[in-house]
Amino acid sequence: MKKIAHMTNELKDWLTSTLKTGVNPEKIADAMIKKGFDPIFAYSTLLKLVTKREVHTINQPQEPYVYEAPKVVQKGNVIKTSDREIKVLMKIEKPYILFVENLLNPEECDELIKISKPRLTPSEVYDPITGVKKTVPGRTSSGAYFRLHENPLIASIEKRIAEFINIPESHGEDLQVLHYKKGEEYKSHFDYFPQNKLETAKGGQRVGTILMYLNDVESGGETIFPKIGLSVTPKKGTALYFHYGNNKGQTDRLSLHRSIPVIAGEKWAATKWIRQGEITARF
Ligand code: PD2
Ligand code: ZN
Repeated sequence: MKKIAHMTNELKDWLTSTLKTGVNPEKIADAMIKKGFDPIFAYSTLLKLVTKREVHTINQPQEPYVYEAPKVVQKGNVIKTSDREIKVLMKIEKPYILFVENLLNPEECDELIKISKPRLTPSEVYDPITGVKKTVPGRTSSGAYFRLHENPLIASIEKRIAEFINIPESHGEDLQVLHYKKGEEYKSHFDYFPQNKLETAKGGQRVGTILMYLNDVESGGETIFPKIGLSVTPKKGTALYFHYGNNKGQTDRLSLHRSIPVIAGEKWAATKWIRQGEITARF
């Protein structure tokens, strides 16, 4: 069978962001070869990316991302849930981003931090090539997971998020609290998965992320969207919702983002990743 010896823009983006999170280039090359890439092409492409030399891509074989209004759009500028009003502070259309206040109240932020402290472990990422979770130098925070409805606080936040974004709780992954100490960061990445790593029982592709800020950070710790030049300063109780997956199964490359290093103080945040479909097998 003829080996693959061309690079799409999508694959180039993936390789660049994966390399930045610290995955060993040799492992990436091995995985590319297993997937049918020509070995010399795989190694030389990775070498060029590592040494920042030009990598030629073929014309995009995939269609450009088609923007579809996420369901939250139907809700206006003050989003009413059964227990509060969430105010929209900022909207961006491409990629779709909402910045809101009052998703969490100060007591909920403090309680989330308190219950996370005893169970923090080093944050991991899914290796986009192997699909296995692992720690990488590009993500230096620690985190704590909470099972769906694990306690009344988590359950009420999950209910509120579902009402906010108008997507059922069953599409939400387990909530994760993140802690960044001085110097800690999460380098540029996409929250969605490569197309060949999707599992229906786990809800298929990730289509959106709710990122909740649990404290004010003295300096640094902003969430950056480098492709659109956006920098969001963490503020206790506010949240970002970004939506990057449509009903055609496409994903939006403009949603590339990172958390820059904390310069002074510490950063606490919580994420809820949303899948296209219902999660029927939780892990
Ligand atoms: O903590 C953040 O600001 C951040 C930035 C980018 C978190 C994530 N991504 C994530 O958890 O996916
Ligand atoms: Zn992310």
